[in-house]
Amino acid sequence: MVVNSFQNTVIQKVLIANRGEIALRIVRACRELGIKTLAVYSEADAQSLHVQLADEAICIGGPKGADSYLRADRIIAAAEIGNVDAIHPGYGFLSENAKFAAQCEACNIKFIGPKSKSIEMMGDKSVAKDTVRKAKVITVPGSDGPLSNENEAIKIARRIGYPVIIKAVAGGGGRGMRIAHNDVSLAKEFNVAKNEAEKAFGNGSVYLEKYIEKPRHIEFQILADSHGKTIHLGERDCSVQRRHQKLIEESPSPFLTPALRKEMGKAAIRAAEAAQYQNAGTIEFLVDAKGNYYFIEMNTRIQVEHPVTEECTGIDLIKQQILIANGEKLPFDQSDITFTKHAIECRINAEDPAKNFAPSPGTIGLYYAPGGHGVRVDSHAYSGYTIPPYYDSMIGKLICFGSTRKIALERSYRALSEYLIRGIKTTIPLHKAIMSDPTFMEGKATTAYMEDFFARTPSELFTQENTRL
Ligand code: MV4
Repeated sequence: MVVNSFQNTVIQKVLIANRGEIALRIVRACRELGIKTLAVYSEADAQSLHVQLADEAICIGGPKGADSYLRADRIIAAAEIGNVDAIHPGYGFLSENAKFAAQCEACNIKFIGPKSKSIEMMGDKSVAKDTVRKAKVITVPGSDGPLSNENEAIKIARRIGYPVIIKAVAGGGGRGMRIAHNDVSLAKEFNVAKNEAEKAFGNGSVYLEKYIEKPRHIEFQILADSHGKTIHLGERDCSVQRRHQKLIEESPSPFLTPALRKEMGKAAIRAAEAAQYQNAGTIEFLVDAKGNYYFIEMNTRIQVEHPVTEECTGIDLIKQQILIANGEKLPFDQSDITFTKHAIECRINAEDPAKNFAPSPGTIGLYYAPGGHGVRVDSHAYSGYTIPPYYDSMIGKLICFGSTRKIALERSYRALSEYLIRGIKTTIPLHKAIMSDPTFMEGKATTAYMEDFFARTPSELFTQENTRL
């Protein structure tokens, strides 16, 4: 029997163009909506849970992403063979590939995400800034568009003041950024950044911004339907990162006041509207110690950390993505959105904290996930599962929530203490150390937090595995 409230559907079958926990998350949302699922998988993922739990599965190629999950041609072929109505791209892989979204549109397959035009616009980080600035959203002072040469960079840097940061227009997520403190280093870093950007993205265009020191990274979740309604679902504080990889995300941010949340939420909606945005998206801001906030970029996909917003607001974001792609109106207004819970997510990576977070793939012996009141685990791991070495090292997310931040923190520590993953190294002991660290507990973490944490914390304190059971 199919139990669902999704009757008048255009979308009856979805291809999931991803792997791991997000593929499983999408299978689960589809099942509750009464939608059939088609998994695609690489040769390394035949034993993966998303393959086993989907209604159908097609192998699309070799283990490497470039031979499977990044092969738009094979995924569209699988979609045709499987006769699906829509493709959910998840995050990473093809999720922010404007060409792939356009190909889906051209093949009459709904891309569960924004229009290709919006992806393209926001994919150029300099165009993105210009676009939102026209909608009166505050951006970081810097160059108007890409830099022509180092002399132009120096002229702008002298005007706005050092330090400055050079970013690739095709970058994002922290890749290819260079910081300069004076004219001499800026001239050098300008050329280094250009070369790096050319190599990494095939696009050497770079732009310049004032460097904001020790900011908080705070992002707003947006939902926009195809009938012109755009709302926000509050923010996620993602300040706890290591080498541009987020480790912990929470909502609400312990730093924002209700007034600042309201103002930034309105700015986030203006930014999304300026991109004619549809579906789920994220507006990223940097916030300095004084509470000045600046738009930096937009992510045109569902994000890893979406569950903290789901647990804080009670709204299923993956279902809303599918309903929006199906042409439906958002079933709520901004005034219906309330933030009744505090939620904290810890990313569980197969990495060895004692070896500078080197990947730790291999076979999981015993796997026991925590549960109980206010605990959610999004993971594709199980006892006997082998983590392949070809993909990113995230094997799960622990999301703990409750009526206050203090409860969410205590619950996170409790759940981490129960979590058993034998046979590989994980970030669980690191998360236990952070959940009991006074600076984090007081809500004072900025993007400088992790570096400071490692400088003052003996490694025994974040490498000790759970020994109970
Ligand atoms: C910045 C910044 C300071 N000033 N931009 C990193 C992720 C990407 N989305 C944007 N990022 C940053 N952009 C300006 N104008 C600081 C970061 C940043 C960061 C920079 C260096 C080392 C660690 C960092 C962690 C989070 C954010």
